[in-house]
Amino acid sequence: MPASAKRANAPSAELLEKLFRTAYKIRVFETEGIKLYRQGLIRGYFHPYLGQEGIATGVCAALSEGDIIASTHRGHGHCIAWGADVKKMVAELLQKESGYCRGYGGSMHIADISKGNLGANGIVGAGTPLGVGAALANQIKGNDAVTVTFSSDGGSNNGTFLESLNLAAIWNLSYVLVIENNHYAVSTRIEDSTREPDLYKRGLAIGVESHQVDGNDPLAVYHLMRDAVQKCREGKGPILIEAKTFRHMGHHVNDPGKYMPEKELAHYKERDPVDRARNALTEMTGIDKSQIDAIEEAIRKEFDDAVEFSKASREITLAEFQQFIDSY
Ligand SMILES: Cc1ncc(C[n+]2csc(CCOP(=O)(O)OP(=O)(O)O)c2C)c(N)n1
Ligand SMILES: [Mg+2]
Repeated sequence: MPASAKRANAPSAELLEKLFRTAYKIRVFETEGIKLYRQGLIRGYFHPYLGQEGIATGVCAALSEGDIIASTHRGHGHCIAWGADVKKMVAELLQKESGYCRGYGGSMHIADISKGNLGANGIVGAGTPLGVGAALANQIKGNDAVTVTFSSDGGSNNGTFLESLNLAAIWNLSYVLVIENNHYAVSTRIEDSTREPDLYKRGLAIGVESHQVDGNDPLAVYHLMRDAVQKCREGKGPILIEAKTFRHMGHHVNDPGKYMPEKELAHYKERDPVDRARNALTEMTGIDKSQIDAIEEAIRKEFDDAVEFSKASREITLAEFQQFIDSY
């Protein structure tokens, strides 16, 4: 590639900073969120996105206002990368009425339909057919919005995944299906649930442009996603992306994850997506350590402020929750 072409494709300092800020914000949210969980302030489940930050970060950086995302049960990172208000997220986790779903949803149901986030989903794989509906609606409306759904290795084994992919293909939907292949569905290895662990090949089988990417490399995810979004806007969708990654801990906060081989975990930790975003920013822009420290401090303060805001908010009562359930 000629040097001028290389320069034209070089990421801007603004993009590199955005990628680092997002990845780091997710890391802080999950690390500090787990501490709140251990203090007994969060009820229900908490599925950490630790180790997978590069995917939400790279994917969402390539999207624009008006686009649509749908998430999974491991969804905090998707919301943050989509630009969610950390205050309203923490409040939702703490069952406060100032939360995204007035405290009725909790960790696994954060949504913001008004901003195009169809939400997290406790049913594995269920975001994918929702995405078909959203993409079809935008096609009928005649706009160029792109729909993106995050799914998982386990989710891709749900029958609706293949049906959704096939419908999206025959309808030429402006739709990017992202599979986060972290190699495990709870404790079940991907190799034990399919003969073909390279999940992007499922798209190839039914005529869908499909790619595999290192999900721990936020910049690589961004570049692939940027091209996919452009193709979708030109009417060349759908596109399937499999992003390989690994969790840093068990399935949820109370799963010790003993089944995860130490060597494999160490391999992925050496390729930590937050470190890679930080390194890319420092190496490609020459930003100094004090500036990185200032970014990190501002993000940690944003989280601390969100906790303070949430603690001061009113918690929904059991009676209100019962009334809410009875209303359906
Ligand atoms: C349809 C459905 N089947 C089973 C479950 C129970 N369940 C919750 S999470 C999970 C595994 C999910 O693994 P994966 O889809 O790979 O996502 P990851 O947790 O790795 O992000 C299962 C089986 C569920 N919530 N929904
Ligand atoms: Mg998985």
